[in-house]
Amino acid sequence: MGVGLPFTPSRAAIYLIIVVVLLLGLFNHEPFFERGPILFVPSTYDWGTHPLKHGIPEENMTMAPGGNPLPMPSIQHDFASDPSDDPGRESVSDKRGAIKRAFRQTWASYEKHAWGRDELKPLSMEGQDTFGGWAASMIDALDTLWLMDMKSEFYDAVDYVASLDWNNSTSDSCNLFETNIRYLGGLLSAYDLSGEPVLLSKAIEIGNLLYVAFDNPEHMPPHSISFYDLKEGRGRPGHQQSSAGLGSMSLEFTRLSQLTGNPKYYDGIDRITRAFERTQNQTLLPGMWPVQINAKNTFAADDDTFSLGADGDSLYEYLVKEHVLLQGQEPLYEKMYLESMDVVINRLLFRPMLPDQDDLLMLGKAEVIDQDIVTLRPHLEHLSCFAGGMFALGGKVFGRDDHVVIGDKLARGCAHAYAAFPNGIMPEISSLHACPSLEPCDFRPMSMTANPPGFKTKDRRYILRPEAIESIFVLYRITGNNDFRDIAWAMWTAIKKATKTDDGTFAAIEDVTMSEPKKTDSMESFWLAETLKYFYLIFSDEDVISLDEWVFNTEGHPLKRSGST
Ligand code: DMJ
Repeated sequence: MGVGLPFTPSRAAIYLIIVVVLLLGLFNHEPFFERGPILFVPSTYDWGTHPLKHGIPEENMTMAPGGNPLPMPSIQHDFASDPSDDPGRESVSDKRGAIKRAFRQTWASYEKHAWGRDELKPLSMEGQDTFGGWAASMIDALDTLWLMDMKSEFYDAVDYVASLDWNNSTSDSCNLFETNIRYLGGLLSAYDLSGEPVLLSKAIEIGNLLYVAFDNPEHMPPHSISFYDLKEGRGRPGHQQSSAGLGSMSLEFTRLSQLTGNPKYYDGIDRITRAFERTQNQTLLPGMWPVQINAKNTFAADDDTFSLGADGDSLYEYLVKEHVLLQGQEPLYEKMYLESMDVVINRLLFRPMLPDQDDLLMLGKAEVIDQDIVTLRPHLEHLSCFAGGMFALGGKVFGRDDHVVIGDKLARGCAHAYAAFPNGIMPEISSLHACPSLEPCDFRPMSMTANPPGFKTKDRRYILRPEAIESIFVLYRITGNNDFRDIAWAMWTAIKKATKTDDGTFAAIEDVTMSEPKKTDSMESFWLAETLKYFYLIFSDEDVISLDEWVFNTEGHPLKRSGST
C-alpha cells in the first residue's frame, strides 16, 4: 500500500493552477473563452440541393488529381543561406509597422461607418454595396487581418460572416468572376490560414451557388446571372464573355474540391480548361485567346484583341498557378501556359522608348487586322502589371530562367512608370513608343504635353490597384534582391501621400498627373485584400506566406498548396 501525499490548501492551489494551465493549452484559442464557439447559420436557400436540369453524374466527373505530388522546384530565393544582404532589418520592421497602421486605420473606419457593407466610401464615410451586399470588403480582408495578427478583429468579422445569407442580396444578379475571386477566394484563404470551420461552410455555400451557374447544356457559366434565372435553370453562357472571367475560377474551385472531397467543382473548371485547350490554336493569334470568347457557341474565339490587361489578365495567371496548386499533376496547364507565353513574348512584349534607354519591358495589346497583320499597341495598363510576378513565378516553376529575367524587367517597367509621374504613381492606362526590338533605341518624345518623357496618359486615374506592388513583392521573394524593397517603399510613400484622407483612410484619385490630385469617393475592397497585403508582406519575414507553400489567387488571397509541407 503506498503512502498518500497530504492534501494541504497550498497543494490544492497548485493543482488548480495546473488544471487551468492544461485547459488553456487544450483550448489555446482566444475566442473560445471570450466568445464561445462560432455558430454557423445556414443561408435561407441551399444551392447545394438545388435541382439541376443538366446535372452530371458523379461517375462522369473528372476528379481533382490526388496521389503523390510531383517534386516542384523551389520558388523562393534561398534567404537562409544569404541572410546578411539586408542591412536594415530594423527599418524593415518599421516599414511593416507603417503599413499595418494604415490597414488598421482603414479597417477601423470600415468597422465604424460601413460594417457589413461591400465598401466604405472614404470621403463621405458611408457604406455602399457594389457586389451584392455580402460584405465584400470584410470577406476580402479576412486573411489580411489574420496575417497582420489582428485576431480580435478577425473573429468579429468571422462572427458576422457565420450568419451571412447568400440568399439575401442587394442586387438581382451576381457577377461570377468577382464573386468567385473576392468572396470564395477570400473565405478559402481565411479558412486555410485559420482552420475556422464556419469559413469553409460559408465557402461551400457560395461555391454551390456559383456551381449552379454551370447548369446548362454547355456546362459553361455566364459572366453574370440573375438569381431568378439561376433558380429557374435559365443560365446560359454568352456570345461575348471575358476570357479572364472564364479562366479565373480554377484555383478556387480546385481548392474547394480538395478541401471538401466533392469532385463537382473541379469537374466544372476542368471543362472550361479543356475548351480553352481545344481553341488555343484556332484563334486569330494562335497560342493566345482573345479577350472576348463566344462561350455560347463552341467556345469560338474569333475576336481580334489580345491582351494581358483587362479581360485577358488572370486567364494566363491561373494557368501557371493551377499547375502549382495541383503540384504539376495535370500536364495541360504547363503546356497551355508555355505555348501562350511564347506568343506573349513575340507579340505583346516591348521595350519602351525612354530618354535614358533603360533596359525595361512592358506589355502592350495586340490587334489582328488581317490574318498576318498583327499590330502591337504599346499601351501600359496598370492591370497588366501583375505579369512581372507571373513571368518570374512561371520561370521558376518551369525552369525557364529567361522568363525570370522578363519578369524582372516587366516589374521594373511598372516601377519606372510609377517613378516617372509627378506623384510617384502610374496612371490606369498610358501609351508609349515601342523600340523596334528589345535592344536599346534612340528616344523620340511622345508629345509636347505635360506628360513625363516617353508617356502619354490615356486614363489618368489611380484606383488603389495592387498589380505593380504584387509583382515587386513576387520578384523580391524570387530573386532576394533588396532593391525591390526600396522600390516598394518609394511606391508606398507616394501612394500614401496622394491617397490618404483627412480621416486616415484611403481614396482613389482622379488624375495622377496633377500636383494635388483630387480624391474620389471610392475604395475598392482590393485595397484591403491585395494592395496593403502585398506591401505588408514584402516587409515581412520571407517564411510568412512562402511561395513554396502558398499560391495567391488573383485577388491576393493565399491558398495552401496541398502538397506542401
Ligand atoms: C482585382 O479585383 C483583381 O486583382 C483582378 O484580377 C483585377 N482587378 C482587381 C485589382 O486591380
